[in-house]
Amino acid sequence: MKKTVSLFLLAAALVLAGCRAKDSGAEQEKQDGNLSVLVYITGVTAGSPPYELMAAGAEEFAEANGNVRVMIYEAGFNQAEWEEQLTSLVADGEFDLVLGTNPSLPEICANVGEKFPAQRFIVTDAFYEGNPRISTYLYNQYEQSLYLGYLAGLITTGAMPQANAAKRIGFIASQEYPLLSKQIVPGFLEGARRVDPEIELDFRVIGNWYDANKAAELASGMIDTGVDVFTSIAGGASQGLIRTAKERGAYVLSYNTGEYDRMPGVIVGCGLMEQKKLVKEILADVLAGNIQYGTSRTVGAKEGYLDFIADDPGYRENIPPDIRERFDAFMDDIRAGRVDFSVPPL
Ligand code: RBF
Repeated sequence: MKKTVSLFLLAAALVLAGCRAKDSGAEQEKQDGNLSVLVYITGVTAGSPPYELMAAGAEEFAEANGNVRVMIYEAGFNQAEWEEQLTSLVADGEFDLVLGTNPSLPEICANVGEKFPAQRFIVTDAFYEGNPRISTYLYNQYEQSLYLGYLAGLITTGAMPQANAAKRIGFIASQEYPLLSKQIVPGFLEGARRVDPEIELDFRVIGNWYDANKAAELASGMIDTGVDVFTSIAGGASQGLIRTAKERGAYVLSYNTGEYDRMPGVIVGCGLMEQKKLVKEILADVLAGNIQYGTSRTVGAKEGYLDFIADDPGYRENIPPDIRERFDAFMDDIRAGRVDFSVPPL
């Protein structure tokens, strides 16, 4: 993390010294056709798929577009410091755009934007409307939860080697926040109960985004109560769950990214968040002046921004044909918008 920060300071100093006076702000640069983007990572990039995909998408876009400059900044795990850090990063008007991905980020951007009215912010994985400096994109995570939960339901009621008689599924979260508590966890249980209404959910919270040992401890306790298939929203701490599932014999389903190879035979289902694609589209829209600030757009499976990675041996060779047949059919219905569900309000 330190390395990224100091690289950032060096690059910022070079830009300020070499390119233009401090008061040539964001609007000026856009007229030049240049775009300077701060990717503000609310945590640490490594181990957190939404962050990794956003950083990679922005960097790939900058590589393909010589007029775009991207700086990745990792704000670290102390959430109390995020607003102050962002304030000092945007204070000299160096960045045309702050790009981030986190449900709690828009409020921070709103506060920072009051001090720097010309600053523009785009946040994915978030919902926020009515602020002329902020545009957001919300993934329909109720939908991803529904289909991952459906697969969990098929596994816990099915006959895979590590599945037991108990109809219990597990969810380990790093932290509770509205999107998680109101949509992600309820969607996961709803999906499982569409397979069998008797399925119970064991839900536990780690308390931070990095403590893999705590995740391992929680997972072990949950296996003791009969959980045989897990999911998690836990960033880097998910490593502890995966390790325990391997040692004790249980399955793991992942949100947002293909990670079957992290623990073959244990991670048997992976959702997909098309964050890289979305980030590139957003940056192209910024260059073209096509962003509607003040609005929020919701994107899900039907729109092509959420999916499930079924064409991987980690899924095909570990999930038996009878379960795959039912799940693939459900997934087809999801993609086609044929599954009825109502998303609980945030
Ligand atoms: N997700 C991660 O993968 N890693 C993180 O470090 C992380 N930190 C978060 C911090 C806060 C305050 C909030 C509200 C969410 C965080 N998330 C993190 C969750 C992430 O934004 C997203 O909702 C989930 O990954 C589900 O797609």
